[in-house]
Amino acid sequence: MSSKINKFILGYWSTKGLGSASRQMIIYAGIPLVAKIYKVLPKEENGEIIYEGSSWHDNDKINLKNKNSLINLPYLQFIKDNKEFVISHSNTCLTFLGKELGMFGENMHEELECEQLLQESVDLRNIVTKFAYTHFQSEEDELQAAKEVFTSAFENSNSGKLQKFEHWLNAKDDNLVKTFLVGNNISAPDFNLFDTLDLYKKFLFHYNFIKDAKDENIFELAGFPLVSDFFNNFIQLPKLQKYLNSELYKLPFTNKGAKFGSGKSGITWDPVIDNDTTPEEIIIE
Ligand SMILES: N[C@@H](CCC(=O)N[C@@H](CS)C(=O)NCC(=O)O)C(=O)O
Repeated sequence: MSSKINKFILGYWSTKGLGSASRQMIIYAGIPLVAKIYKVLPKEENGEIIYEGSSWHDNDKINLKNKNSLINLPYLQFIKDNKEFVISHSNTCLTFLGKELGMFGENMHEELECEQLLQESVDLRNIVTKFAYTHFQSEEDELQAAKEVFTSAFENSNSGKLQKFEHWLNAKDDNLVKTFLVGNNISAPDFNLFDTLDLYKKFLFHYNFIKDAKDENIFELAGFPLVSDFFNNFIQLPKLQKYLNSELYKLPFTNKGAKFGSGKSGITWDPVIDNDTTPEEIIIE
């Protein structure tokens, strides 16, 4: 399906976070992307470093709020049929992009599959994100919480989250390629699942939950061979390489206030060593 939109502006922090899957979809579709980047900055308050987001809140947000009072990060701005649209909420952006770019199933049945899988991938992401932004009293508490994340996501019973995707892929019609979650074509939930799995990969390696794993077999060793195939196929898709080779893929998963996944040199952002050099706009034609 060819879109009548010739450029997308996608605003988000200088992280992957909730903006990443949308960025990927636009690049994958070959439509020019202006990725507007906002940075949180360190500020000392009562002897502690906190991170403030005035680069967004006191700037573009004020103007965009006049156009859409629900505005938050991420937001998507574009012109279609001579009319300007500013939409917000990560799931709305993903669903809209999916429908606009022909990546949201081919009929009502597949569309409903896309909706459910998108929500499921959000649930999976939320488990690790909540952990990432929690500051623990001790290393022991952190490890205990990490183990709980591992159990919620990777438990190989009907309560584990990842087994849902494993079973979903397993239940697919034998005539359908299992590279994608829905039908034979790429769709919005594929991007969100890929991005979430990429974050889990970092989590598994950091806490050494899967011994002797390599990049390409970590999900298989965790007991999810079809999820592993999905991930390994997805990362090799030719049209994804432009994203993977861009500055956007190098951004940290979480924002600077997060304990896990925010760092440049380590796992946590270090205001002394790390320096956020991300430009205000990353343009991918
Ligand atoms: N449910 C919303 C959550 C949005 C949200 O919490 N955004 C965070 C970044 S992940 C933020 O700092 N937004 C800036 C704002 O609310 O203005 C979504 O999915 O878009």
